Amino acid sequence: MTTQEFDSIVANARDAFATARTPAELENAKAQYVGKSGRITELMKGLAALSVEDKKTRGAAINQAKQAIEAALNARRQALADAELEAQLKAEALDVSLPGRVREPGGLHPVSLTLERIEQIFASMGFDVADGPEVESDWHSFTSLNNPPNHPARSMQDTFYVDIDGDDGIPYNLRPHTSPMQVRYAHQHIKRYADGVKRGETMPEIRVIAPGRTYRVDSDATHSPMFHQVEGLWIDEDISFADLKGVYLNFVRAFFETDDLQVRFRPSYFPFTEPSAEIDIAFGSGPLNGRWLEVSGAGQVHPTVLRNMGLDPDRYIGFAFGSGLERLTMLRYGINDLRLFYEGDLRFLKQFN
Ligand code: 2NM
Repeated sequence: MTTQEFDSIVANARDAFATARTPAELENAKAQYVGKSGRITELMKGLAALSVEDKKTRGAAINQAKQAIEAALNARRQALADAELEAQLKAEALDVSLPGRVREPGGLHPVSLTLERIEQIFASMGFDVADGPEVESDWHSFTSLNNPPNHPARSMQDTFYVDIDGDDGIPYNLRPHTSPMQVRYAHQHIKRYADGVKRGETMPEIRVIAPGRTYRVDSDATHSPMFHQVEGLWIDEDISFADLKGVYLNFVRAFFETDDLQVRFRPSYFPFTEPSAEIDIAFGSGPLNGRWLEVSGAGQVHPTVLRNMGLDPDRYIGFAFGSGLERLTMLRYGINDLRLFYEGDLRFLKQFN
């Protein structure tokens, strides 16, 4: 065999390898040259019949060709592997320019913001915060609060009732105010200090607010069947309406972040307080500067209610108030429609966070 013939075998092998499009095709092409019965392998087998001298020269030539073919084979294997990896990377490509799926931070509802704000302000004045059931017994919602059996608040038109009777045979209700919690808190307070009182210690005063959800059968542009109240209660042995007025003035000034604000008490009626008052506020230095806005009801806790709380009305005097959180929130932020609070529209809600 001539050198040219060896060269042409190598050249053919290179062509065959270059034509192979896949690793499988390449391995097929390889078999024709360096496989078990490939061209080079056959030539090797032919060596056996040659003389020692010819074996040497011919063997060297075959080896040279074989090495050249294997080098070409390896180069092509590498090229195909690279191409395959390239294609795989392309197919599995991540578009890192896509915006990630962020978990956006949540925010508090404006009424919740008001609630937290009120809790802070009253805590700074030594008030505890009481929380309790929204499904109440008739006694806690009405009887204990001196709400007579024929009072309209007890009618089905005003209060939501649940299909479960209490021990007294009267159905449970969705509390129409947070006052039942004041009664519950007074009972807890008395229990907490009972041992001390037995030893002759004086029971500390009660200073508490009860904020939370309340329910009434009422639904229009300015009423929602579910709304929020905060009620405050201060019971001690020697306090007066002036203390209530001072606390409330301090509260509204802190809440609305201005000292340029007046409060006014107007006579009113509630079954659980006597005397009772409506509290109005006016922004501006005198009544002429601002319109009076009704923000709260208040009063001296009725002796019957004190007794139902477990307290002696001849010893203790209490003052209480109740405000709507929605109303306070609307005044603070200048919101003009109550329904915005309950629609869950993010365009509205996001403005407060
Ligand atoms: C109001 C108005 C006036 C009030 C009374 C009591 C309790 F439990 F001590 F008797 N808590 N809250 C009260 C008094 C609530 O809301 C308009």
